[in-house]
Parts: sequence; structure tokens; C-alpha cells
Amino acid sequence: MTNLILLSDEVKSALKKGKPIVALESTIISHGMPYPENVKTTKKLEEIIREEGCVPAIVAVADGKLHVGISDLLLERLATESGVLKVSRRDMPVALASGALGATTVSGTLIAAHRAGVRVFVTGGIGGVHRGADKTFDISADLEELAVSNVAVVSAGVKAILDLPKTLEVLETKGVPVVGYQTDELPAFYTRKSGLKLTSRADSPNEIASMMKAKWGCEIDGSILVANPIPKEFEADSKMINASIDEALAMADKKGVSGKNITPFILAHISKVTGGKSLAANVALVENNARVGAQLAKAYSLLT
Ligand code: PSU
Ligand code: MN
Repeated sequence: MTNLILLSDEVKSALKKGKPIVALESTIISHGMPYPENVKTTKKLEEIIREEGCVPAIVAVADGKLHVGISDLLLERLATESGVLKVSRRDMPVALASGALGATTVSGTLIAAHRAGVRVFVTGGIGGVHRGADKTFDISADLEELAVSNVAVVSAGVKAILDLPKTLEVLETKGVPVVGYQTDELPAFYTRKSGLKLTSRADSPNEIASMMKAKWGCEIDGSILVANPIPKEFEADSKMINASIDEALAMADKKGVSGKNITPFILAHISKVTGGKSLAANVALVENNARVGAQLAKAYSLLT
């Protein structure tokens, strides 16, 4: 593997011993949550993953390297510094060559996890086809990377800031199975239901692990997207969430926010409008994803 990808000692040793590893993205730290909730939540995710017997591996760009597993100091920098780059596949060469500090999106994190041989990645929600994409052509690079990375991604579905039916269509085209975890429906991030039926469901981590083994065993490259609904007790009120999404989208439009800035802008605005209620839901759902992701990594390591 290239020396541009730097594995922490812990990740290196886990890979050698066949100990299960769970990758985590860093855009959620730098651009998805405010300080100090971002550090607190990340520490909690790492704790959950360790409790389940796995090694957590945060992915980020720093000092010209793509890191898999980072120090507490680097986590603190990602959480507090301003001007941290948001790194998708497009931004990776620029971020690496400049030596800047960069937070990896789902697509940037998949690039690292795939190459390092980390087969499970936990996040909140993936990027997808934006509403109005027929005019803007705004489709997240996450979908392209899911198509080619041999990594299962555990998410709480797709956030309703996006066009959910179009996102499912593109995932089908790209050959990415979306597996409902203990559900038949695509969850909508803050809420458990979107009204969109999925074509596959799994009720245990072992079932998903078998799908991973089957897919990659047939040399079909690409991800399996696990859609794990937010626990009922943390579900947000869908009326409040939808109203705040509409308001955030209108504000982004009015201010002319576009490109890579639009998703962070909308997330921050929703959090502001809901008085932190959306943030609480966000924290709860990623923690839930970390638990399921770690169980999946364990199940997969026992199968292979
Ligand atoms: N969706 C969320 N929360 C997030 C993101 C998406 O609900 O934090 C972040 C992820 O890092 C994702 C990125 O990969 O936004 C997608 O950005 P874009 O829409 O610019 O592709
Ligand atoms: Mn975009």
C-alpha cells in the first residue's frame, strides 16, 4: 500500500491479528456538529466500538497523509480549528499535496477504508441526490465511491434534505444494495420512516456479514449500505424537522450557497432552527449505528 496512507499502530496491529475494525468519518466532526458535542460524540462512538470488541479508526487528512486511526490531538484539531477542508474524492489530491488539515466525507473515508482493508464504516447519513438535482446536477460523490469501495456502510438512511427516491435510483444503478436493518423501509435519518420500501432487509448482523461475503466473494466490487433507523425514543418530530429543512433549503437558496458548502450549511441551519433538537437526534442515531456497525464488523471477522 502507498505510504500516503498512514495506519495508526493500533489499526496496524488489529489488521495483523484479524481483530475487527470500524472506520469513522471526520466531516461529521469538523462540519457536521458543533464543538464540544463533536468531540464528546466521537469519544462516545469510540467507546461503544471498543465495548463491542472492535478497534475504532477515524479517517482524516493531515500533514500530507491520509490517516486511518488518529491521535487525540488530531481529533481536537479537527473539532476546533476553522478552515478544515472538507475532503471528498475530488479534493483528496489537493488536500494531500498541500499538507492541510482535512476532514473526510463518506467518499473520502471510503477511499481510505477500502485501501486499508477496513470492511465496516459507521456514519450518520450519506450524501445523495439533492432536491432540484435535475437543474443543479448536485449529486454527492458518496454515491460514486459506494459503487467501488468494498466496505459496508452503516447509516441511519438518507436525510430528507435530499431527494430520497432519486438517491435510491442512483444506488440501484450503481449496484449498491440498501439493506434495511430490522426494517422494510428506508429510514429518513431523524425519523424512522420515509414511506419508501426497500428490496432487502436483515434482522441480524450475521445476515449482513453473509451478504458482504457473498458480494465480494463473487468479485462484485462496491459497498453494502445498511440503513439502521434511529431508535424510537430519540426520533424527532417529523413536522418540526421537515419545516426546518424547508427553511434551511430556502435560506441556502437565498444566500446562493452551493457546491460542497451546501450540506454543512443546511445541517447547521437545521440545528439552529430546531434549538438543538436535531443535534440530539443526530448524536443518538450515530451512537446506535456505532453499536450495530461494531457488531457487524465482529460478525464479518468471524465469517472470513
Ligand atoms: N449527511 C448527513 N450528515 C453529514 C453528511 C451528510 O446527514 O454530516 C456529510 C457526510 O460527510 C457526507 C457529506 O459524506 O456530508 C456529503 O457532502 P456532499 O453533499 O457535499 O457530497
Ligand atoms: Mn454536492
